[in-house]
Order: sequence, then structure tokens, then C-alpha cells
Amino acid sequence: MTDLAAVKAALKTQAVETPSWAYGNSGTRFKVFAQAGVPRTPQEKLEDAAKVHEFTGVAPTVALHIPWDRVDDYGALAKFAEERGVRLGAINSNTFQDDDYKLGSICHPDATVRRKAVGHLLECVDIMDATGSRDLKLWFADGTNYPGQDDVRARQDRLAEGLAEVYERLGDGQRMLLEYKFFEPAFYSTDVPDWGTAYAHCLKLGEKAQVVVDTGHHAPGTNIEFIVATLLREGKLGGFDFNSRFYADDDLMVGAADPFQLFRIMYEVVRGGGFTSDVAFMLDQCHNIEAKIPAIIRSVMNVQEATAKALLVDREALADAQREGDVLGANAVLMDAYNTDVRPLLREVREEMGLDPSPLDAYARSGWGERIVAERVGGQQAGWGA
Ligand code: PSV
Ligand code: MN
Repeated sequence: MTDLAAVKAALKTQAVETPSWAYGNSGTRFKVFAQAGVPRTPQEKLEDAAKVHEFTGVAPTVALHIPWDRVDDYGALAKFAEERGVRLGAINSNTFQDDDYKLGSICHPDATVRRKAVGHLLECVDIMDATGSRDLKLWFADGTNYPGQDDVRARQDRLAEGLAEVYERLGDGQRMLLEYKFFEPAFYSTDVPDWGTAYAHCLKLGEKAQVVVDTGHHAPGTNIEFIVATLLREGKLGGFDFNSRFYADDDLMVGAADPFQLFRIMYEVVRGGGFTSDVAFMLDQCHNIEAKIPAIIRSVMNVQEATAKALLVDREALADAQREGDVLGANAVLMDAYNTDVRPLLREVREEMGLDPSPLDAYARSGWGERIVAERVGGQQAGWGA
């Protein structure tokens, strides 16, 4: 039997980090569709993120992307966030949008470009000092398009050297989260393509270096929950970038494409003790055609629902069935939890937290969506590169 009170208590402590870039305009390589009311500044992104937290109660931090969220005074930005009930979360670096990075950043064959990339990463740690952020999130667009284009092994050496310099700069309580992605923008080889490569680098660097699993960064059919279980077992799961994919790195709402996969992942998180550890649960999504704030609220709720189902798994009954080799019985225990309608439970949890049981309805009633459309007129809307 699962202890419902414990499940509820766990759900109340959940924290999902929303990404500042999800509030801005985004699109595909074909078109970025602008939406009315989109933030023009990092501060306006934080105002929107504060609304997501206000109505869900479980989205207390916001990830920043540098340079998209560059400001003169990061301490003041952190204060601005706190005044609205949220905090600044992971600092995401960007070594993929300058012309210099055509052949890579930290793995580039030219030492001058590598220095520039490492300089940017060190600047991100300076920003973390000012914002009080714990995590530096690293994703490298580095790789090659053609066999022979560069020495793939030398690129690994350059990567290790650059990462080591940044690692040395981390302060107490700060971490470096290394993200992998199997392809794109490079098409032949990618310098951090998979969890094994990320893990190998993190292991050598030390305990402040951890792996990030972006759920969209895998080939079709990859058993992501196995990766999660393995990284947790090794103490190397730093966090998630949640989103869902139908084809490649689609960045759609987490849990939209495959809620069962999200449940399986969250089950391994719960099973491996990751739910009560330092694993960062972040969203990394882009809302190209749908309303952004409701889509982010929906995504947070999808993570909550998958977590609730994972917490409801009768672990004792499962262990018994597994021990007895009861294949169908064990599968049934897992499926019973997955097939539970957890929406009434979550409504209760929200009421007990002093929230409206329906975050989306409460948001719609709040008038915030209409207010930002009316007030955010003129100026340059935030979007990729801004
Ligand atoms: C790369 O596709 C990525 O997932 C990294 O996390 C970046 O920081 C983010 O997208 C930018 O949207
Ligand atoms: Mn990501």
C-alpha cells in the first residue's frame, strides 16, 4: 500500500524550473511567429514566470540564458525576481550564436576561439556569483559535418581542457551540468553526443560536474529511463531539461508526446532517490504556436501528474512480484499506478497549499494574459538572440 499522506507531502515539495526563453518568441529555422504580450526584457520574463509559480505553486525558479538575459546588475535582477516570489535558477551558457563558432566553440581547432568560449563560460560563473545560482548548464553545438573535417579525438582533448578550466573556477556549492545531444547543428559528429561521453568528462572533472538529460536529445526508441537509473546510481544525474519530441529536438510541451515515457522516467527518479536529492527539474521548451504562459503551466502540471503516478507505484507489491518472477504481476503494479487518474489528488494538494485547484482556469481568470497584451506595446520583443 502506498502512503497517500507521504505522496501528497512529496508533491508539495516539488520544484520545476521554467526557462526564461520559453516566455519569448521562438520558432523553427523556417519562421519565428511573434505573439502579442511577449516580454521585452528579462524582467518581464520573470514577471510571467512568477505567474506560473503563483498558480502552480511548484515552479519557484527561472533559468536564465546568457546573453539572451544579459543585464547590467544581476544582483538587482535576483532581487526583482524575489520581490515577485521566484528565484533565479541555472545559468545557461551560449557558445553557439557567434560567427566565430562556425567550427565549434570549446572544441574549435583555433585556440583563440576556444579562449573566447571559455571566457564566456567563466563570465557565466561570475553571473552565478551575483545571482546566487547553483548550476551552470553547458550545452555545446560543437561537432563536425564531414568525416575528416577535424580530428574527433583532439576535439575531446580540447573539450576536457576547457571544461577543467571552468570547473576550477566553480565556487563552493556551485555545479557544472553538462548536457548531451546526439546531433544538430552538427550532422556527422557531435562532441558531446550521449550520456556516456558526458559522464566520462564529468567523472574526470569531479563531483561538482554532473550530467543533464534533455529528454528531446535522444534517438527514437532510446530507453531514457535506463539512462536516468544509471546516472542516479552513479551519483551523476545533475538534472533534466524536460520537453517532448516526436521526431528530433522538437522542444514541445513535456508529457505531450509520450506521457507514459515521462512516467517511466519519473518512476526511476523516485526509485533512485532523485526526487529528494539535488536533481534539478528544468523545462527546456519553446512554444512556437501556442499561448506561452498557459503552455508552461500545462507543462508543469504534466510533470506533476507523472510524478504523482510515479509516487503512487506500490513499491512493496512491485518488489514482491519481481522477486517471484511474476512478469505480468509486476507490470500490472506499474500500470495500475500509471492508469490512476491523479487529477483529483493534485486538486486536493493544491487546495491544501492554498492554491486554486485548477491552475489554468485561475490563470485565465486572473486577466494577466490580457494585461500583458495591452501593456507590452512597442519595444523589441524577446526571442532567439535577444
Ligand atoms: C540545445 O538544444 C538546448 O537544449 C540547450 O539546453 C540550450 O541551452 C537550449 O537548447 C537553448 O534553447
Ligand atoms: Mn536543453
